[in-house]
Amino acid sequence: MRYAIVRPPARSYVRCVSESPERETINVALALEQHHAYCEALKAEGLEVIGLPPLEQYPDSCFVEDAAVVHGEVAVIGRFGVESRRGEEEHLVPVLAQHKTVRRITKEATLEGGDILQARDLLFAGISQRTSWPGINELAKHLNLNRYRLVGVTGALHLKTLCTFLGRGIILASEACPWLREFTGFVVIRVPKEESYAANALAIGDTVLLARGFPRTRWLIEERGFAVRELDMSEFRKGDGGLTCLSIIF
Ligand code: CIR
Repeated sequence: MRYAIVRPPARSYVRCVSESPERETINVALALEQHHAYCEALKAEGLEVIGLPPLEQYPDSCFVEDAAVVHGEVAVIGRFGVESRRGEEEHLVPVLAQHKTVRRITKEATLEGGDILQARDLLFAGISQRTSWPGINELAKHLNLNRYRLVGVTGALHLKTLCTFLGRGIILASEACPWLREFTGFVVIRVPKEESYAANALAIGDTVLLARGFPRTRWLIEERGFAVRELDMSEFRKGDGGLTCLSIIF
C-alpha cells in the first residue's frame, strides 16, 4: 500500500509566506476545493490518503512536503529555513513514526523537503535559501547515502519548484532551470520558460498530475506515454506551492 499524507489549508493560509503578488487574492474556500480535488486524484491513483487536520497557527502547513524527507524505511524530520514554519514538522512526527523510523535534523542545520529530488536510486539535493549544506550532510548520514548530487538552487524557492522526476528515467524540468546539466543520465523533458510552473508535477505510476493550463507541457508529457490529469492549482500557486508540496508519499 502506498500512502499520501496531506493537510488542508487553514483559514490562516491567506498569511502564508509568498513572493507572489497574487497572495493578496488567495481564496481559502477555493483552495479547500482544490485540495479536495487533489486528494480525490491521489485516491483515484490507488493511494491511501492520510488526511491530517488543518493547523491554524501555521499558515503554510498545507505544504507538508517541506517538513520531512521519506526515503526507504526512514523519515528525516527537517528543520525549516523560514522562521514562521518552524514547529510545523512536530505535527507530522506522530503519523510518520507509525510507518517509518524517525530521524531529525539538528539546530545547526536547515532542510526542507522541497529541496530533495529522488530520482531512481539517485538523490538530488538542493542548497537553497531554505536548505543548508549541513542539512544535506545530516540527511545523507541519516539515509546512509553514498551517491547524491548537490545542486545550487538559484532563481527558485526550492529545487523541486523547477524540476520533478516522472519515473522511467525521465525528469521534467523548466528551461529556466540553471542546473539542467546536472541531469546527465536522465531523459529531460524541457518545460518552456513561460510554462515553468508546470515543471512541478506529481507522477504516480503511469499518471502525471499536472497543474491546469499548461498545454505545451501536457503535450510533451503525453508524448512520452503518460496519462495526464490536470488539477486547478491557482490558490496554491499564489502561496508559491505546487503539486508535490501538498503531500508526502511513501
Ligand atoms: C513557503 O514559502 O514555504 C510556502 N509558501 C511554499 C512552500 C512550497 N513548497 C515546496 O515547494 N515544496
